[in-house]
Amino acid sequence: MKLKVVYFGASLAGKSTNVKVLYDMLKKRGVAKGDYISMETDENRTLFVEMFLSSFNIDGQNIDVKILTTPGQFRLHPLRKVIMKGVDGLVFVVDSSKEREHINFLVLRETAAVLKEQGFNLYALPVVVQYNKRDLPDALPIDELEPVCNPWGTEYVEAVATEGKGVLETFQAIVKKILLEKACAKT
Ligand SMILES: Nc1nc2c(ncn2[C@@H]2O[C@H](COP(=O)(O)OP(=O)(O)OP(=O)(O)O)[C@@H](O)[C@H]2O)c(=O)[nH]1
Ligand SMILES: [Mg+2]
Repeated sequence: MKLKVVYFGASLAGKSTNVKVLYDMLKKRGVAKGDYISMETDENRTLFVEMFLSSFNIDGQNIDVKILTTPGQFRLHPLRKVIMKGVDGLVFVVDSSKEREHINFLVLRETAAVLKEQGFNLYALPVVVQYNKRDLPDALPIDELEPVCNPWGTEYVEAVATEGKGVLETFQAIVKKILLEKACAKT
């Protein structure tokens, strides 16, 4: 079975940090396949995509998961369409800081529009919300973030991606969610 998971979110929310840290964690566990592919601008910002493959076995079934990020910078938004093609599930990486509160909402709205053009409904896809940067002094309480950033009312994970906190939990949560959804669709 082949799955595609895309990490999206505002510029500098920590999408690339998540995917890089996840790659290192999965590599150590022997379930990351091949290299970590990254295309960055000179300032270490995502230019096109970061991606890698994870391959594991559950109950005798091989599962290949392609993990990708989107570029958060506004000028690169047209590229998101290509990256989102055929997506099975999404991780919404939210910057918890007060100053980025409004941006998170704008990204949601824009991502919904991009997916709609491709015949997908963002609000009907499997999603896990990750509240990242919980270490920041101005991190908003989860109660304040939830009404804006979690219109799905879905599972959320608190994270400090730079320290690896919540990174693996987020990935496990989205894979479980996708598999559950696929299992339910079959029955
Ligand atoms: N304090 C803190 N900083 C973080 C955390 N996660 C990421 N960062 C920092 O935030 C900055 C942006 O992280 P990236 O992972 O490049 O963000 P991005 O979402 O990929 O950004 P774009 O590619 O431009 O969209 C970097 O300086 C990271 O070190 C976190 O949990 N806490
Ligand atoms: Mg990035």
